[in-house]
Amino acid sequence: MRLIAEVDLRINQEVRAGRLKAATYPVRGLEGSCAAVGLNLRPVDQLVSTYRNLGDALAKGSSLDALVAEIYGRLTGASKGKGGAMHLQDQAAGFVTSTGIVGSGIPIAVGLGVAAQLDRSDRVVVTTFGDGATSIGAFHESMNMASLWKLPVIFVCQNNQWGEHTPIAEYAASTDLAGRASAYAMASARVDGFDPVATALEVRGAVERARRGGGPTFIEVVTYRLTGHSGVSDYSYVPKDRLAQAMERDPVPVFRRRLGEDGVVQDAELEAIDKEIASEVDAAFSKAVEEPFPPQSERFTDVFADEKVVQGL
Ligand SMILES: Cc1ncc(C[n+]2csc(CCOP(=O)(O)OP(=O)(O)O)c2C)c(N)n1
Ligand SMILES: [Mg+2]
Repeated sequence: MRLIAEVDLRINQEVRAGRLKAATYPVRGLEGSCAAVGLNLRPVDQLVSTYRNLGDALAKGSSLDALVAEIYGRLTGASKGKGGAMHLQDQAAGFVTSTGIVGSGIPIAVGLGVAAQLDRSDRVVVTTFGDGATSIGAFHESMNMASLWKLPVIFVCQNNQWGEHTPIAEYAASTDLAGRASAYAMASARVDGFDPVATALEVRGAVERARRGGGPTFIEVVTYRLTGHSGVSDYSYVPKDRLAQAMERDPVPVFRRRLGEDGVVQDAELEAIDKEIASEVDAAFSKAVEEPFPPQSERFTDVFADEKVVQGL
């Protein structure tokens, strides 16, 4: 959680200072729920995310250096600087892809679930997406197919109660998102996404079910967007009292207090973690900005069509 919070903060500082020119989507408020998912997955398990992907990527164990370099568009980035912040991936970590089109990662995850089943593997696939994505057609098609074929897919809906500038009640006929699973006879749960322990336990149950062939689960992780939609957007339209109420539950400081109160860790240990993470993150950012951008010759590598075909069009 600390690592996610630190990298997210640094990215936003860089964007606002004009040193990083990238479309970025803050994950403030999701630190605990992302960590809760990552904690329950092995590297061989797969995760498909959205543009709001930083927490998912780090929690799944992606390389910090390769992610930061990718966000800066550098050759040493996870996709040689050609994917950028919206399309982070790290195949070695099982962080398969992130997509910019709302809802489009969901059928990809279902395809990976079919592959896991055909391989007779015990891999599980998680797909994360926003509340807004539950109004996309592909979401419903995917839920139906996954449930019918008992695929090892876990649908994690990060319900931050906003779809860009629109509050959920203004775009969804029913705001009971977990309830949508019953239309597809799929197991479901609604969990407090500001509580990392509750979320981790719910995810653990879903992973165990998927591994033993019990089929998919839909988990609605209820949070609140603590920032604007993107790294640079304004959020003055968010009701002040509602935001203040959510900020009191900001998962990083709240969980930190809880760990202390429950006697799980001493302050000194937490401070050591903070220090270690701050220096790792400093190193990744300083290194990334020294790296070169991809050369022109990279334009036609890692794509389906070769240069001659594209020029002939
Ligand atoms: C199919 C599609 N429609 C519209 C957009 C523009 N858009 C980008 S993010 C976003 C909001 C989606 O909200 P939600 O799914 O709740 O995710 P959040 O950004 O809140 O995490 C929209 C409408 C898009 N990228 N793709
Ligand atoms: Mg949303």
